[in-house]
Amino acid sequence: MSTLSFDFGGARGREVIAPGATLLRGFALPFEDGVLQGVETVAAAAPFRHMVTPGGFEMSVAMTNCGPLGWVTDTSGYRYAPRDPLSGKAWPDFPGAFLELAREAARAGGFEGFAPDACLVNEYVAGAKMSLHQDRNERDFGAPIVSVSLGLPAVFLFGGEARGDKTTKHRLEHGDVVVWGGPSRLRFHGVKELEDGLHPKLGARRINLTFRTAA
Ligand code: MD6
Ligand code: FE
Repeated sequence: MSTLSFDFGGARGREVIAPGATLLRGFALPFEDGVLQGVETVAAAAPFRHMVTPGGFEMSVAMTNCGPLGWVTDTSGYRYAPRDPLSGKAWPDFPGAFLELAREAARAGGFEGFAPDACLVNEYVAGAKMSLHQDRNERDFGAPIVSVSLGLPAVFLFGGEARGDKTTKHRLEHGDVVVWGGPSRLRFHGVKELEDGLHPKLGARRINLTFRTAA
């Protein structure tokens, strides 16, 4: 845990990392038990899998989803789908703690009335990374994204609206939440290669939840 989040004591640390983008240090910690249990329930019903990009590359991050819609990629493109292509079944429901955490974090980040219909669950092990990208498969960019980090720490890269823009780096730790919208909604961002480590609750993994209003 960084000195900063320790000093602020759980949910109190707040860093505005760009207009419309706020890092809430430790905001998810009061929801920890329900959220970790929820991740297990979701992964039991819709297992983590390595999806393939439209360019044919297998992603290093393993993914699953919960809620009415799930983000998927395959050789035909990126999109939101109501069913898990592996099972043909609907994605698992949002576990109990998820929606309350997402709505409260959005409010704390300045976005009242957040109503997500999708939650992408990402699993990183050592060496996994997320290349710079924009989140632009959602229909309405007026809604923010709420991103919850769990397990091993990671370095989040935050850029501008062009892929080549300079990036800033932000270390995200267990329980940190980034709320992201308004003028920042289409900024490029990514995650550096995860370093080796062992988290007391999640082992050798980082889990990231991103709540979106997709439809
Ligand atoms: C991750 N997050 O942290 C990947 N996207 O594992 C994202 O791609 C992301 O954290 C939009 C807004 C916040 C995010
Ligand atoms: Fe993203």
